[in-house]
Amino acid sequence: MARLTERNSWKALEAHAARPQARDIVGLFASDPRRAERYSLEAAGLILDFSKNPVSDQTVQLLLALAAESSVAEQTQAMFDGRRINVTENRPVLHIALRNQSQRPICVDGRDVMPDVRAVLHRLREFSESVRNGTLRGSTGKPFADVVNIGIGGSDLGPLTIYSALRPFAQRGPRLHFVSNVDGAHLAATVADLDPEATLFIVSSKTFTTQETMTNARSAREWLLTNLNGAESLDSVVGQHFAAASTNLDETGAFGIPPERVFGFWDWVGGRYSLWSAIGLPIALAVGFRQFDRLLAGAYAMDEHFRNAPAHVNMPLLLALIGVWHTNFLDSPTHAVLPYAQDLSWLPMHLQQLDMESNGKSIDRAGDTVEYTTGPIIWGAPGTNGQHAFFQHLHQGTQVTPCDFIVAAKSEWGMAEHHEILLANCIAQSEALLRGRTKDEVLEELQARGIKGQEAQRLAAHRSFPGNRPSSTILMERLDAHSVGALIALYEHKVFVQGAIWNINSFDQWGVELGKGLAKEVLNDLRAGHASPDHDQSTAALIKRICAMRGKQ
Ligand code: G6Q
Repeated sequence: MARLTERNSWKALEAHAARPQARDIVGLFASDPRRAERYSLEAAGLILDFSKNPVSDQTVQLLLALAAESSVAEQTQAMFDGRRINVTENRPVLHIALRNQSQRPICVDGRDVMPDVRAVLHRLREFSESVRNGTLRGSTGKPFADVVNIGIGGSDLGPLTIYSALRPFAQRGPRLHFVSNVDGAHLAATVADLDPEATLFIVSSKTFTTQETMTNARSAREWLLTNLNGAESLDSVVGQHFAAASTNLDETGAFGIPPERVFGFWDWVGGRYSLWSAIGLPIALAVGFRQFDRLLAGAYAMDEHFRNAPAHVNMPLLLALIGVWHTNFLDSPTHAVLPYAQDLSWLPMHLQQLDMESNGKSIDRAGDTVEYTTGPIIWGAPGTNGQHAFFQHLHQGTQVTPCDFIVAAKSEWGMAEHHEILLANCIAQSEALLRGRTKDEVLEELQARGIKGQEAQRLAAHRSFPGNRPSSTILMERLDAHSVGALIALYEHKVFVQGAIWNINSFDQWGVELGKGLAKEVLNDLRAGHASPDHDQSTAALIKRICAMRGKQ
């Protein structure tokens, strides 16, 4: 296969992007009264309107040709077939098996993984139901009122994002808390108001060796031992107030968690793709297993769409290709995720990890340095708050930032008046980004307000908007478990397609290793009260200052 930048479609896209009208979205609307309809798709209960992007029929054709030349369909098939596409760790990538609702077997090395997946789901159902209905209680007989998930990265952000999204469905369940940061403030502030007798900790860690998580887990165990009335032994406390989601049964056992409280998963589930596995236990505990099942069903519906829909109407594929168009040909360095839903406030962070940890790579699958831009910086915050903060940059900054607006037509909280205002703002912002406001329009308005001449000219430049700023809108009827499942799966497959085109391994994360290793060395230095000679000057000086401040020198 020719190198990416040597492919015909890539070269054609470069020429296409060099046209003077390449960014003229307003012009595209003017020439096509059916554009909004023709550039919208529906799948798994989600509607994607991508008409406010600078793409014409020709752009889409060229992008689809790029996908074909990059063997995206074959790579997709390889993932669904359980082939070892995570080439640096020699693992299959099968988060899609976790939500496979069909009888289709999914095999790794000839062995169907589905019976194991279903067995863990069955245990998750039983455990979550017995905690929720009070059959399973703490060591003193109190039902669990609070559940604390201890995990970080993929073992935190996924469940946290989903739990926040489904808060309206969390009635009658225990309250759920998340502790991720090794900063003691996180655990201390979380447990401060909790009743140890009614608290269940879930240690969520694929490896069960992560420094932050294990430090928090040990301190939580200590807190229970100190504060639990009648805490007899470590074993009884851990056995009754802890559960774990992990692939490392040796370590969960060594921590003291009995096997019946450990929910396993497999090395073919990447951390940032693990919320569908046992890592989703806190979600099931908070909103009930039925909702968790709906979440899986929503993701499965998107998986099936992604696997089967023809390329020109394939939602994850088109979302990914439009992203490639912005990143590689229109030079947008970042991408904003703007959920107009308070309940989706963690979504930008989750997608930031999903996308940036997957595609923040500069070495291709053959081990060569790539000669093109890969994953953009993903950022964002819920609307309407962002409007009062960084939207200035989106509308008038020198960089063009493609935006994803995400919104549900109905609210789960009632409060219809609030929701109408929210919707109006969401729609108006994408309209404003597209339409802009010319200097003449501003001058006219200023004149009507009695501001004329030089003063009007001076102000008009500041008050006009360039417009033609791209966005996609993802609309759903309700923000429920099914649509949230479909939404996250949509982005997972978008990231997959982009990684496939960029020829990078989206499923490893070696970039986080170096800092982890150095942290261990620095920790030794801080404990010993001096800086070892291997550090650079700045690092050594910082260690010395800290030691001095802590009275260790
Ligand atoms: C995600 C990453 C990373 C991981 C955390 C936690 O894809 O691999 O964020 O989830 O480092 O790891 P453990 O679950 O092993 O504690």
